[in-house]
Amino acid sequence: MSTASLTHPAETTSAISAEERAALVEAVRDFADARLAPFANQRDADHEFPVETLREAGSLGLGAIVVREDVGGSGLARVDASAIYEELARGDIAVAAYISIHNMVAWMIDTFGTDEQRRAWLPGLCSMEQLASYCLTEPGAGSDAAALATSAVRDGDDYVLTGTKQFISGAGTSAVYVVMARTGEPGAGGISAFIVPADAPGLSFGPDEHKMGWNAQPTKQVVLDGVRVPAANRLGEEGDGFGIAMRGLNGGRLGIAACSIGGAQFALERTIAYVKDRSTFGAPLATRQHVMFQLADMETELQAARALLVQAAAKLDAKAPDAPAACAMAKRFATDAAFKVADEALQLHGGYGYLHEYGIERVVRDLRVHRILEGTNEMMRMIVGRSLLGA
Ligand code: FAD
Ligand code: 2MC
Repeated sequence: MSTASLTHPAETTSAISAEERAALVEAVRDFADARLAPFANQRDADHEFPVETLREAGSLGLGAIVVREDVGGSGLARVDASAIYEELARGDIAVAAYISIHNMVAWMIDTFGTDEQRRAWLPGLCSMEQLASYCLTEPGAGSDAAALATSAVRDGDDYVLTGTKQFISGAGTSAVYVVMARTGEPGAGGISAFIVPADAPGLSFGPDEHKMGWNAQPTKQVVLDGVRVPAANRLGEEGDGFGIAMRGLNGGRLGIAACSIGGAQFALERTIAYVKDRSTFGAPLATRQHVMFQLADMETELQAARALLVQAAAKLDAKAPDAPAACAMAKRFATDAAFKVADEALQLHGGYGYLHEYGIERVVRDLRVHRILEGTNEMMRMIVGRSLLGA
């Protein structure tokens, strides 16, 4: 039985034919095998953000997977995007996850931007000549995102933005920052979204955070000190910003779920090879029933996660009313399951699993944060629970 996502069960809701889809996924796998996997350990060790490799991904159409084609997007469906992120993450989780974040921002501009905004910002983002960051979290507002304090004050034809964004992926390298800021009353209804270019006067960045994982992409504070942007850079109407941010995250959460499955899939494949090769007490580990049962459970968890992800992606593509809860459910389940699978893969490697060169401990470190970012798994439970209770 193949464990690979070339058999991803999404053909029914894909934007393209089954043959086109198989060819696409295979092309992405080739890219990940050639340009991501061989360098993943070194990039992790060196904290290298591979900008040129991202541009190569952009040239393959991976910078704006679900963005419309008139501005250079690939016009694919969420189910296709999920299969793509999974393949990328089999190569390098941190790079794949950044590509997912970049795509989330591009989708937000495509969906909520005016024609002028789409034409101005999207071609560069689609090719990944320009990289994007998503700026919601603040030092005092993480899970409770609607409590954000960054202000945007209208001044003639401009807005002036002041505040600090925390933990921003890609910060310092990105050319485009979509920033959620307060233009009105406290709470979700007082928030607007703005497109802020990197060269806006008053924009600066904190030092690179020292992290447990996700070392192949930078995470920094974004500091807005009276940053002036034209009113034409506002995305949507005043007060629409929280909804725009949340709708972006619905797709983003699918991306993180897919990256988790891809990373764990890599660890599982490595483990299957390892237990066939490694002998203890006179026989390969693979001959022990305990080990076989463990592998069976790991595979089952990943297939269950993939099925839930495909279901949520299909709901989001179909604009189903329960799509946000389905995305939250898939993100919660897939990130927990994948982390557990990766940890078990490390255990089955014994001491070697703990060594950097085997690549498994990197997967464990990279996957750990997926249970925290793009909404903690507790917030995912809150979203699912509220939808169950109608609260
Ligand atoms: P808090 O909100 O302070 O939560 C702390 C703990 O309390 C968590 O376990 C949480 O689940 C729990 N908790 C909180 N409230 C409740 C409650 N009511 N009931 C039960 N439990 C609760 N943000 C961006 O905007 N853009 C980015 O690009 C970005 N990239 C990131 C990259 C990295 C590497 C990291 C670590 C974070 C990134 N984030 C980004 C921020 C991330 O989304 C937040 O860290 C996350 O949403 C949690 O917010 P917090 O860290 O403030 O935790
Ligand atoms: N999809 C669409 N709309 C949504 C939504 C979603 N997922 N979540 C909320 N909304 C809408 C909601 O329908 C409501 O609209 P309306 O006013 O029209 O009724 C509005 O937004 C306010 O929603 P709530 O009343 O549910 O707002 P609340 O303040 O209770 O927040 C919560 C809810 C916890 C779900 C939200 O704050 C949240 O998602 N927190 C987690 C923050 C997060 O995910 N941060 C990730 C940062 S990015 C990152 O980590 C990266 C790595 C890029």
